[in-house]
Amino acid sequence: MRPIRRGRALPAWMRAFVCVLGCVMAGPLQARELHGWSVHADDYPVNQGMQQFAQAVGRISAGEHSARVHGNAQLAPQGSVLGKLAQGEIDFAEIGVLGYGDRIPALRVLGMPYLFQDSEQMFALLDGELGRLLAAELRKYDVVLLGWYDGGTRNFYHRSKPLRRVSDFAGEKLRVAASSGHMQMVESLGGKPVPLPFKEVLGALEKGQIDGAENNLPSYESTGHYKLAPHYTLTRHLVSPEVLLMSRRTWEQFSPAAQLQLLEAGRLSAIHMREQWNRRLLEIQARLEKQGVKFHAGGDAGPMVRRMRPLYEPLWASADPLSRQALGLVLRSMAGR
Ligand code: GTR
Repeated sequence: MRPIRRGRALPAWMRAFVCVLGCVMAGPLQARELHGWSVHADDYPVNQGMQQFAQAVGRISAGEHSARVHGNAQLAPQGSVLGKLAQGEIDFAEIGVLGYGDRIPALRVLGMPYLFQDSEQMFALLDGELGRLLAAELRKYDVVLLGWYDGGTRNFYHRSKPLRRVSDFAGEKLRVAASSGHMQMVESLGGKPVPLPFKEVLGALEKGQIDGAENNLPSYESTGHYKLAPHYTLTRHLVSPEVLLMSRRTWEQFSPAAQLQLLEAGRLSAIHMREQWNRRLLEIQARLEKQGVKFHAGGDAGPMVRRMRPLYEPLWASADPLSRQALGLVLRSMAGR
């Protein structure tokens, strides 16, 4: 047997080969900048949560990687984000779940109108079993859920009048997120739904293509919609969550120990986001009133809820086991309220 020769360097070509082979087999993330998508501006609570997460990426990788949040949907159009995450073209993103029920049936339950009264009720479920169930489901779509962010309470707003009763909606052109459920919601109220990406709502208001829309107060303010549609009625028809997601492709390039740290960083970023959100809500109504916004109390919700039957019924009848399980958890929590 030939003795092993110690101390003799491998030829350069072989060193390069071993290095490349090692990298391919272990699949580590090459030192680089991770890119995060958000539809909002940099000072919005969502981006503040994401920025905290981005800093944590640097710490977790001991400075090997960095992460950057790109606001205002700069990286890709809103409707393409889930696909781009799945393909690894975007590393992480924060999205509202409302537009995704058509693609991920188990998320449909979270887009149901009049389900939760406030974010506290919603998070009581999402920070527990329901949240875990949906996180497991999302992995099948090649994304990893890192945190439940707050999408707050959504209300309708209009250029010239309050929308309190069902009859107020007749024939009104109202923007909704591009999802069949939300189009049906406006149709059921007698209005004309206009599905549009978030970033196109302002232009549509300016051109008179829509009479109004619906959203939470921080979005209503940050987009400037209040200047063109200053009647904000507290319909409280939706309380919805948002999610911080990482591409599974990016995720799998981190070690199991780093993945645990990323999950914790995502959870903490969601807490930070919710704090920033609640802080913003404290003063927003007074600020908008000074800008001329008229706030109107919502009317009796009963007739509105009854109009939502076409949305609820397919969910009750859903054959998808996960949707049924998710619905069961929500109904059980409602019974306990
Ligand atoms: C915002 C939400 C976005 C998106 C948007 C919309 O409040 O933060 O994720 O859902 O509404 O209506 O498209």
